[in-house]
Amino acid sequence: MTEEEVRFEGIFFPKQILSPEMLQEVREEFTFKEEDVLILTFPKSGTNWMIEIICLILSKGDTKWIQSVPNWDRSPWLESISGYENLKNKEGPRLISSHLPIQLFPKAFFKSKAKMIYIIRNPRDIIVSGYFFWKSTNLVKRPESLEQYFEWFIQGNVPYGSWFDHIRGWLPMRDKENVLILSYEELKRDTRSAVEKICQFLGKKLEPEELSSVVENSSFQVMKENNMSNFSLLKGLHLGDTGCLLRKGTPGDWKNYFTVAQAEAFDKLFQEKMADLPQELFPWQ
Ligand code: PPS
Repeated sequence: MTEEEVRFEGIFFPKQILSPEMLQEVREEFTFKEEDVLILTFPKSGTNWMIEIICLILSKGDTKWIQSVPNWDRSPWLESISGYENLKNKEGPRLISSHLPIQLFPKAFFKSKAKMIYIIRNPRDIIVSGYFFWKSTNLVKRPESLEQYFEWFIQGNVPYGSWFDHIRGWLPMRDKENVLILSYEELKRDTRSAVEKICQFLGKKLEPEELSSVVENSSFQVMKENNMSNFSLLKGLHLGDTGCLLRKGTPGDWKNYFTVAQAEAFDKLFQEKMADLPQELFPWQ
């Protein structure tokens, strides 16, 4: 462990924004309201895209909220000291973001009717996205090369632990009425249909022009230019000059970075770890 990490139950987390004591408290004591909506992901799976979409749905396509309040205040992070305090004191229905693996998630969720959207993304793209992001932050030990980060990732030695364990932990929740699993790839392929699916899940009815505004204003380009959504407010605090949240937004970008040997090694590992799960859950294959 380096001084830039916090370790809790074998998993390491970004420093500065949380502590093992609060992770323990979050799991044991945090409670939900039936109207809460949760966005759950392994890091770099499209969390902030989903935050934007849901904020726009809740605003019926009106952009005032997304243009005036930073995304971490619209949908606070459960496992950050400031987000946790914010959530505990918030009245009314809450939008909540989290990257926690299932075994560390608040126990109260499993008896609650709060709705959860879990986003899954091609782990190869998560590796590339994570490499560029984490190497530009001061929250974790910075990877020196993609090769090094690839090794850390397949060992599960990256923030929030093993992607394989995260997915295997949460996927069994997919049959629950209050859980919706969506892939980054299907969101990208047909955003409008995916937004309709989300509206249906949340019980929100939008007019066609409101729906169009959700799709348009949560697009990569619009989000990249919105300082309330693109993490530019974190520059100098947690992000270096080269760091950005909206880097490329393209499925399959891993092909521009993986060597043939890495691609083969990853295919083999994926087979070993995930072959017993329904393969339609992984629409990038
Ligand atoms: S974080 O830091 O873990 O919360 O990051 P997260 O938001 O989960 O994931 C960041 C990646 O999501 C991409 N992104 C988008 N793609 C397409 N359209 C939109 N609107 C969008 N918003 C965010 C973002 O670009 C990161 O992926 P990469 O591959 O690095 O570009």
